[in-house]
Amino acid sequence: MKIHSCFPALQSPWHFPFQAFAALALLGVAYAQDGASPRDDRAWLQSKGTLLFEDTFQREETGNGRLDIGNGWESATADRAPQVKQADLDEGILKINSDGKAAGHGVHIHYDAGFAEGGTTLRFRFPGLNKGETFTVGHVDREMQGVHAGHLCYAILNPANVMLRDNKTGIHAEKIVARRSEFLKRKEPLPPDLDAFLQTKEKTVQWKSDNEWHDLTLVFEGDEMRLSVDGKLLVAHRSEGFAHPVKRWLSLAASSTVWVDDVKVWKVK
Ligand SMILES: [Ca+2]
Ligand SMILES: [Ca+2]
Repeated sequence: MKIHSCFPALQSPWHFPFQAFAALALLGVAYAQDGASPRDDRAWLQSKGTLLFEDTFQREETGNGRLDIGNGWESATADRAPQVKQADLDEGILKINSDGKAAGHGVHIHYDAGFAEGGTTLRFRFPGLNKGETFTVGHVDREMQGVHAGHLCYAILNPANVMLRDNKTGIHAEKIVARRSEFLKRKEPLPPDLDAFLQTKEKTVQWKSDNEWHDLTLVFEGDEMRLSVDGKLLVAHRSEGFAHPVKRWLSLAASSTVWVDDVKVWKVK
């Protein structure tokens, strides 16, 4: 950095500290002008991305069916349990209620977004209606070959931790599914090489859930996936599956209840 020319008169003993400080200040200005620090991912999406989709849920659902949330959302689990309201639009909020028993599958609500780099911002709240509420946000590409059900990657918010996982080249790669299932069937631990390999595909950090509203930002840049809550980066992980060229469906899932609002999907490229 050519700081010298900016401060030609500085020749005191503080010369270097002051220059270092000035350099940092200039960097700060540069980031502010850019609209994003390297880890302010919401600002990164807003300044570099194109808004692909937005939903504030200010409406009523039209029923319990596959397309009844409206605005392009699809519920993959709706028709498995038509008598259960798994997605209720109420008070301008998408209130998700997973009934795995009735549907034979945890709730899965998706929107066909599609980007290589970019991400999602939304607000969520665990309403405290069930014990151990969880929330999963991720991506599925059903057009992908060699991967079980097109599972790409997920951020999983549990009561005490948050995990990022590359499913595409990890537990849902068909080769891995086949090998892993033998051990699961026999209820045996995975062999060390397989276990070590799968460990590289995910990252878990401690976190404590509560019953307040929170801002969530999930982004993809190159082979990196990053999750921020309330503007603070919680966890980042790099894995080849995160670089998948089309994060096609934005998928929302939950073990029981979670409320969602203000979903925005941004494409950077
Ligand atoms: Ca409703
Ligand atoms: Ca709303």
